[in-house]
Amino acid sequence: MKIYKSESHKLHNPEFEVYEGGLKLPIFDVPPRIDSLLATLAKTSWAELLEPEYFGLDPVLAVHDADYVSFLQSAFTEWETSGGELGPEYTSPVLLPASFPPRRSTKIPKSLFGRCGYYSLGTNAPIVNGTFKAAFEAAQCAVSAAKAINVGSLSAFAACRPPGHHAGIDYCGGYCYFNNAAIAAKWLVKQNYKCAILDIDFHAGNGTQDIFYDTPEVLTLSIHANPMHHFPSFMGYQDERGSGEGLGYHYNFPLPSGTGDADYLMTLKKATAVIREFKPTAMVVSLGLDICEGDPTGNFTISVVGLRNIAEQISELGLPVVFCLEGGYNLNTLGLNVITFLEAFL
Ligand code: OKP
Ligand code: ZN
Repeated sequence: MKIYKSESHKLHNPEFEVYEGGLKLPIFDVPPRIDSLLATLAKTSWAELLEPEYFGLDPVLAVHDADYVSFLQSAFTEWETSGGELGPEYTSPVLLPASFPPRRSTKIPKSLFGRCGYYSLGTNAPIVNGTFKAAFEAAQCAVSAAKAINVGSLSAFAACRPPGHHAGIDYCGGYCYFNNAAIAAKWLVKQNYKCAILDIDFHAGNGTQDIFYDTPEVLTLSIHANPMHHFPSFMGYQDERGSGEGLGYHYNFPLPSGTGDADYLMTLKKATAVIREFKPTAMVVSLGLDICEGDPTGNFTISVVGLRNIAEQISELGLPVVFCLEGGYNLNTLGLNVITFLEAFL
């Protein structure tokens, strides 16, 4: 299986994120996630580790607003040179907003922090000098995997870091900046595939939901922890089914804390039935391994056997699949879990 990866993910390494109560805590999305994953993959006989091809910004701009993309590109440099509105003594190693747009706001502020809040869904997506480059390369990995499908591979894996599924058309959030899975799906649609995105990360794929909410072009489904109790809190509820022409083309499957193999697999069966009915010709899977037992950000109890069954159910759809890595933060098990999943899929 072709595995696309880039060294550039290391350039994105924010010291902290900000949690409720203003707590600055170490971010879970750290470079060793990918380093250990690739080291583990390199020991298998079937993983072919490859650099991404260069597609430039076009596939990114097919999903994200140009003003958001250029904000991400220049924001950190602006922050370093201006020190924000308070002056150079108020610097921080990361750029994070402190105010967010209220519901009926329409203005895009000129100030750096005004824009930063406007383009963020929360304080869990700090921007550093290398964020844009890392996110750009992660997106190139996703499109490279999509292209591998397009030229005949039955599946390909993009080792994306930062992840993507919380990023919307014009916002970052929850460790995500560019929506890698959406970018891959849009690119496939452009090559005349009929595409579905299945998101199995522990956290609701709000960005993917948002991006395709009003279009039937891409069927989107997300199985995740109930947002009533978990990040991203404001989206991912069962009654959110799409709008306008997109009505009926989005599905959320919120599950309770502690969900284990049996309940998860029953829910996945419902999701795969919906996918079959849509009759796609390709699929993108937002592969979050934070559903597995022992993840520090999640509380599902999916076992190794359960993970294999999940992969088999997806495999039985018989579709070409692009896998985009999303979450999975237990450094001791991430590599093995990815291998377990991909071997069962193959
Ligand atoms: C990214 B992905 C809020 C903590 C928020 C952010 C989680 C981002 C997960 N108290 N933490 O979906 O794996
Ligand atoms: Zn997650």
